[in-house]
Amino acid sequence: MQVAALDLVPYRLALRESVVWNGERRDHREGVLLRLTDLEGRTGWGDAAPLPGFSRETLDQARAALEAVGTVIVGRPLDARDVLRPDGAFATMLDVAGVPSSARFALDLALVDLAAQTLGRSLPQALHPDPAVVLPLNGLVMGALEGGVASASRLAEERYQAVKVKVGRATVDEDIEAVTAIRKTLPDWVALRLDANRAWTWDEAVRFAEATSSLDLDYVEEPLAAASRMPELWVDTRMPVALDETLQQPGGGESIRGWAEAIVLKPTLVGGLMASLRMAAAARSVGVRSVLSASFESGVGLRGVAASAAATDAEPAGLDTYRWLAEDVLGPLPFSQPTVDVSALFGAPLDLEVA
Ligand code: OSB
Ligand code: MG
Repeated sequence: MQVAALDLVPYRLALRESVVWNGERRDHREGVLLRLTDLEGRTGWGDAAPLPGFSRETLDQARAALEAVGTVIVGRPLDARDVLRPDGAFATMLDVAGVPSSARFALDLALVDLAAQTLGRSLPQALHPDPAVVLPLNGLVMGALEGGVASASRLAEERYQAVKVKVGRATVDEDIEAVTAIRKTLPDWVALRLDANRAWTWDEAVRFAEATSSLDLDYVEEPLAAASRMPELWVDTRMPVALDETLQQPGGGESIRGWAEAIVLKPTLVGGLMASLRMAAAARSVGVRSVLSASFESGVGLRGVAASAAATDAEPAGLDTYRWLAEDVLGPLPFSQPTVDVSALFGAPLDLEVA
């Protein structure tokens, strides 16, 4: 395969409801679509959408990186099978180029898209010989307190098998009360995941862990402000802990054996699609679960996260951010429901018309 052209298509999408990312309230989501066109006229699509407050790079920096990397990719004959290998020569070359995370995700996704079409495979099949047929999703509840019980039980009625609730925005006692009430209203077949986004001190986290030890929590993402004490928290309390923000730090996904329950992989934030697949394989080898999750990308990026999830464990994936988009670059996608029919979603390559 050979890329003949690289184009960037900026987007700005209204959110249905504003969201606070690290203290700043936003009602829009911005990003840039990456389109790679090969010599045969096939198109591969990617999505670079740095998340303010979480990403290290700005959108301008992501765009500049994609423009710069074009000179490395356009006109170079590529081996489609090598492009699909997370440890392949081409992926390693891009690692060395140091492309910022969101731009790397766009690049990985667009290249995998082209390689898949070149080899006559669907996107998930390009990433795994035997991808999941049905991908479960986790429903997202933005706050334990503000209508948390009602939102969680609505998701259970829709038959979500996993619900993720944000905690850490109220006092620990309020969170304990709210989470206990939520667990009581959920049937036991619903896995309850929590995300504290590093809100708690050591004492707060211990108190939360002790008060909720009988609730059979699936896991709690990033409970501690002092994140390096997560293994110690597990040793002391046995509260199942998942890594998210920590995976953005150099070496953050290493040394997870024995104490981590899961890693939450956001390709936009952890260095792209190939890096996510590598971390998932490493986690699996030490018995740690991998959950693929979104960073409020457009449908193009979400589709890439879905393909990666179908190619990893059959863990419920974090694609419910789709519900927050009031508009998209694509027609409706099946992400506001408890499961995705993978072969239906990826039955045909993207056919995206842009002005
Ligand atoms: O903290 O997990 C987070 C989205 C953007 C930034 C941070 C987070 C999230 C999500 C994604 O929660 C949805 C999910 O994981 O279900
Ligand atoms: Mg998280």
